[in-house]
Amino acid sequence: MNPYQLASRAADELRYMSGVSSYDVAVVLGSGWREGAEALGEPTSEVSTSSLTGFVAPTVAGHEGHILSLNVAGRNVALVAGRVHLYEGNSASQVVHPVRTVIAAGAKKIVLTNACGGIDPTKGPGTVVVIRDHVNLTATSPMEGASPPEGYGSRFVDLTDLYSARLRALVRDAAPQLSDGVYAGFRGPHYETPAEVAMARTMGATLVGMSTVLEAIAARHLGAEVLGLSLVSNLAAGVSSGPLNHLEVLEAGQAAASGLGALLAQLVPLL
Ligand code: 8IG
Repeated sequence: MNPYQLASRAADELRYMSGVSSYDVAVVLGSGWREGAEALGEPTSEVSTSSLTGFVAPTVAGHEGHILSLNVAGRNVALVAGRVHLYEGNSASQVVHPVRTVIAAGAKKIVLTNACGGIDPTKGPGTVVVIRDHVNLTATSPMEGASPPEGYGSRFVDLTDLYSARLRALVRDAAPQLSDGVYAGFRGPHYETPAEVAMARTMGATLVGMSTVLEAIAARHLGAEVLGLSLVSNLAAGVSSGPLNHLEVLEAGQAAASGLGALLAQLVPLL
């Protein structure tokens, strides 16, 4: 089966198991965002991704993958918890399969959230940044491989308006305190060297992370509008004085969680 058939089958399973005939919006929850997402309301169903075709299990201990369904202000919303990454040993196709699935299940608007490192010292831990554009440093693409089947767009996807200007304008009106930034997507899972952070800064990036870029490309290819929201969890290597500590990074996410939930609850009804 090609990746599109795989996503279409998973979408049928998701619709059947959730009882939601079609989604409007999907939110992929990055670390830190998952806890806050409770602010969106009580899910009407929870489907384990282990019961859906083509999904690989997250390798993060205690974090099974789930897709939660909710109705928020009349919109059918899918919350994807348990994102998978290249650094877990997954292919680009596996990384984007959840996004292809929720789009095949109807979602035309995709919110990609993440926790990341910040390059701008004035935007430290706890800052939320709207992704304006990205630099894909993963050296791969979800479009690699066989040409998409009949009925799908060309693999030579135009990424001029990858992070939807329309959705960014909506966010700017609703939450004018948020700044925007350029996300450099690395493979990880090691953090960058200070020289790599300097390279990313020279390339125009203001954020560094290990997710989001492949999902954004796959979503755009399928015609969805993409909104990217980053939580700065730490200043990138060499920007701050000390070394990076994974526990501190996680704690910064926890501390910001309630604010992230409130932000999602404010934005989702506008999409
Ligand atoms: I949280 O400093 C988090 N994720 N690449 N660099 C990269 N990913 C991250 C970082 C960081 N912090």
